[in-house]
Amino acid sequence: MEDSKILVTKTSMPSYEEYIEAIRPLWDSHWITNMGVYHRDFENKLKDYLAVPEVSLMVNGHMALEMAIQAFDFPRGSEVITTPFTFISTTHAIVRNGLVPVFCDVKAEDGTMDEALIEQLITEKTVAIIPVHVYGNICNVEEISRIAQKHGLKVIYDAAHAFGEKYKGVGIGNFGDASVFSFHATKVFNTIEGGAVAFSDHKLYEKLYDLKNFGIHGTELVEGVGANAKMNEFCAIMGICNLKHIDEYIEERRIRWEYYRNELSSVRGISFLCGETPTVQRNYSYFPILIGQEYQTNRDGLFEHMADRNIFARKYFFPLTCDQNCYKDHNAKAYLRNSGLKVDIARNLASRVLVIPFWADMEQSVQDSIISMIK
Ligand code: T4K
Repeated sequence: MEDSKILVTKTSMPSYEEYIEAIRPLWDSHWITNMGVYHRDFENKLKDYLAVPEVSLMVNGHMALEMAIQAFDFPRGSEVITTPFTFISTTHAIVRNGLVPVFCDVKAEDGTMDEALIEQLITEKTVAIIPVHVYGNICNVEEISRIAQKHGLKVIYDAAHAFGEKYKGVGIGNFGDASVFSFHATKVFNTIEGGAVAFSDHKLYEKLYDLKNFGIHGTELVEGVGANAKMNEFCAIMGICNLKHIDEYIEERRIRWEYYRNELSSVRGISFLCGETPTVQRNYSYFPILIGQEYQTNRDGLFEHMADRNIFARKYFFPLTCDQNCYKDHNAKAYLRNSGLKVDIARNLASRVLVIPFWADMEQSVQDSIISMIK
C-alpha cells in the first residue's frame, strides 16, 4: 500500500506486542490448526459477544456461506431467492452448492431485499431465502421470517457486514436458520481472514464441524462431502485480540460516520445508503453515498475525480452479481428467471453508489479532504 494513496478502508489491528504475546503459546504446543484450543475458545467468546446460542468458525466468510448452505442438504437444482446487490460471494455460494439463485429486487432506501416481492418468486422448487444485510443495513427480518414459515423455507442471512449489530436489542445472528459473518481484513471485525456461522440448532454445530473438516466424523469415518474450511489458530488468536477492542473500533467508526453525515448532508445531489434506525444498533461498517441527478457529475465522474487525486473509493456493489460475465451468459435463463427488468432498483442503486474511504482510526485531515472534494 503506497502511503500517498487513500484507500477505501484500513484494517483495525491490535498492537503488535499484544498479538505477539498472544501467539507465543503456539510455539510450546506446536498445535496451530485443526480445531485447536483457541478455535473453541474464540467460538465461545463470539457466542457471548454476538449473544447467539452457537457459533462455528470458518476460514473465511465465503466458505462459511458455502458450508452453511451445504449443511441444510437442499436437493441440487432447488431455487434460492436472493439479492443481486451484494458481493459476488453470496451468489457464488449458492451456485457452487448446485442451487439456482432467483434474484429479488431491493428497496431503494437501504439496498436490502424487498420483502414485498419475495412471495411472487416462490415456486415448488424454492427451498430457501438468502438475504444480505448489505452495508450493515438490516433486512426486514420479521417479515422474511413470516414468509419463510408460511412456505416452509429456510432463511440464511449473509451477515458479512453486520458483525455485532442488534435489532430491537437482539443480536443479529439470532434471526433466520443461520447467519454468516465475514472477518476479512476489510471488515469492522477481522481475524485476518475468517468467518463464522451463527445459529440456534445445536445439531448444526456437529454438522458444520464435520463439513469444515472434509466431512470427517471421528478418525475413520467420512460422513459428508466436506471441504477444508477450518479457521487456524493464528487467525483465532487475532480474533480473540480484536474482540477485546471491538467496542472501541465501533465507537471510533460511529464518530467518523456522524461527521461524514453532518458534513455531507447539505450537498445537493448526495444522499446516504446507510441510515440510523431506532430499532437497529449499527456497527458503522461502510459509508455508501448515492449520487443523484442534482450533483455536478455522475457516480463514475466523482469516482474518477477522486482517483485522479489519489483517493480510491469503491463502487461496491457494481455491477450486480446477476450482470457479471459468469452469470449473464452462462445458463442465463435459469439464473435470471424472474429477474431481468425486475431488479431495476438494484441496478439503479448499483449505478449510483460510491463507498467512500472509511475506517476506525481515520485521521480527521483525511476525512476533511474527502469531504471538501465531494463538496
Ligand atoms: N458476503 C458479502 C456481502 C461480502 O461483502 C463478502 C466479502 C463475503 C460475503 C465474503 O466474505 P470473505 O470470504 O471475504 O470473508 C473486499 C473483501 O476481500 C471482501 O471480504 C469483501 N466482502 C468485499 C466487499 O471487499 P476487495 O477485492 O474489494 O478487497 P481489496 O483487496 O481491494 O481491499 C479493499 C481495501 O481494504 C484496500 O484498498 C485496502 C484495505 N485493506 C485490504 C486488505 C486486503 C487493508 O487495509 N488490509 C488488507 O489486508 O474485496
